[in-house]
Amino acid sequence: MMKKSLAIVCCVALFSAAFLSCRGEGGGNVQLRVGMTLTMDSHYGMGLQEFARLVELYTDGTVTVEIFPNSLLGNERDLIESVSMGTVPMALTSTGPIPNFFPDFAVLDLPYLFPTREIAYYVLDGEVGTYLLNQLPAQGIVGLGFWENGFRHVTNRVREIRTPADLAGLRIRTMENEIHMDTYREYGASPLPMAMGEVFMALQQGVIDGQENPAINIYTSRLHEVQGFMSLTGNFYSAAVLMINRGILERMTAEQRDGVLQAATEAKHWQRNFSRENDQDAIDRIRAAGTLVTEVDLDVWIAASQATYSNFEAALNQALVQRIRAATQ
Ligand code: EAX
Repeated sequence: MMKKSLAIVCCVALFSAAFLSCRGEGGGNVQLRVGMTLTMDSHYGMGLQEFARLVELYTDGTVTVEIFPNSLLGNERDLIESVSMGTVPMALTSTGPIPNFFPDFAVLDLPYLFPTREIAYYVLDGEVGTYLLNQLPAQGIVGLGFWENGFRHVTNRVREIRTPADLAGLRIRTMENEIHMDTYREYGASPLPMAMGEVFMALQQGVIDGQENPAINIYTSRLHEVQGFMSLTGNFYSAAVLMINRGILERMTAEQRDGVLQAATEAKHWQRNFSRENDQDAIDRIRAAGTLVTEVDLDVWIAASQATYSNFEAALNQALVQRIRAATQ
């Protein structure tokens, strides 16, 4: 009995493998759903719309992309797992939660690691970024490149923050990232990890006092409406990874695959430009809407962030830290 059902399962598996590869070889249409946590008018949303346009163009309409914003397909941790399993074909997530699955990625979220976004692009598009993306296929994910989330700034509803000491006792939402949490703990705050989709309500209800995110996310997710204070701390340069399920990519025809890869590379540059060009505008809009925006003395913040480097010395891939450091000097 066991043998018989095993044989049936095998036949079904063989049949679907053959069917899928035939479909790929034959150039059948492919629909790619892509999940993210931000809004359609965010830098992720705008970049993904450009990606969708290019994919359709380069594959003669045989591959289409459908964007699901606002955590509709899950939060970032869920999305990474779903792309790995293939239940969600694609996602665009920050690198924040990735170390929970691929520990080497942790280096990217060290505080004040990248002095400029140009240096970040150089490192992420170079051998460090390639080394990291090459880890994903073992878990069924292909990374189509590093997009931009941006420099993260802290907001809160209680008081103006000029130095890390001003954060004492404040409950600050961070991403589910040990390094971010440690950095805020070292500043004297109480970090609380939480998925992006829950942040607005948690701020509104006072479950947390503050959060930190790039200005475009704060503005497009309307977090400033419930936050009286924003400080331009820029603690972390947050990168994002556009990911696709490996099996889905492999089952496409070579032409479709090339079209998707080409579209991803071009849309990456488009998205980074959009993010860079609209960052200041988002800060201006937040200020105009009534939130007090404070410039801070970055040297004080950089000094207060050094403890996190020591705390994670043993846990981090130091060879990668050194390679990034060499590129930034
Ligand atoms: O990836 O969770 C966050 O704060 C991220 O910046 C956001 O989801 C975009």
